Amino acid sequence: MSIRIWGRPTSARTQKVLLALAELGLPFELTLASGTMGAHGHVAKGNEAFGVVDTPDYRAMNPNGTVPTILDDGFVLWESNAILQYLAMKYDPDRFYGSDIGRFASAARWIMWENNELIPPMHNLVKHTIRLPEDQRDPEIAAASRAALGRAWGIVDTQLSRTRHIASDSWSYGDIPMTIRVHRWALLAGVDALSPTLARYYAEVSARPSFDAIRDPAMHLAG
Ligand SMILES: N[C@@H](CCC(=O)N[C@@H](CS)C(=O)NCC(=O)O)C(=O)O
Repeated sequence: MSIRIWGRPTSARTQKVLLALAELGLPFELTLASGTMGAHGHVAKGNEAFGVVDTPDYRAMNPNGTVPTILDDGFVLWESNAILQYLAMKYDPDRFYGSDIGRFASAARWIMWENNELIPPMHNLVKHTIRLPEDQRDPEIAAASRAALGRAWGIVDTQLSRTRHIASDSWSYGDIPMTIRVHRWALLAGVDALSPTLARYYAEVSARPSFDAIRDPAMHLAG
């Protein structure tokens, strides 16, 4: 039986799961779910959300009412980074972390860092430049988010000057969130905004066949 996912293609956390499944070449069934976004955009602009996340059945699986959630062979899991680690350990430890505990931990560090340091400013930037109706956008939040991103990208740049991929020289599941972030940043700020090191990394990760799962700019810049 194929893996079931509840999520939306415009959600970067759902994209982590889509990219991991593309790396693994596993079949899956996606159910569109969201309380904030639908086929035509954000509810703040009067659009209808995909829904599902507020139903009792969904809340029984994921009490947060957020996406993504997966169901694999009777096992339910939410929290996108935990899903990445589950898929890594269950389906391909060699490919996802070289079956090496140090590389596993290094990748874990970077996916947690991405969640804490990269997602909040990038989310706020997208919200206050694209997603919210113009009269609800706050230029100060957008400017503070750009500044925070500048500092965070500096840290990524330093790491990628030391190792070819984010957690080690070899590709690991730690590169999944980073690939999505670099792609989104290149689409938002322009490829020219990437430092030479980030541009080198972007060229490399976007050449992986799995990248097709998250390549579409509409998945990243949807309003
Ligand atoms: N820490 C959770 C956060 C989940 C989360 O906030 N997901 C967002 C999408 S990226 C969401 O559900 N947004 C509201 C919605 O679409 O209904 C995770 O990483 O899975």
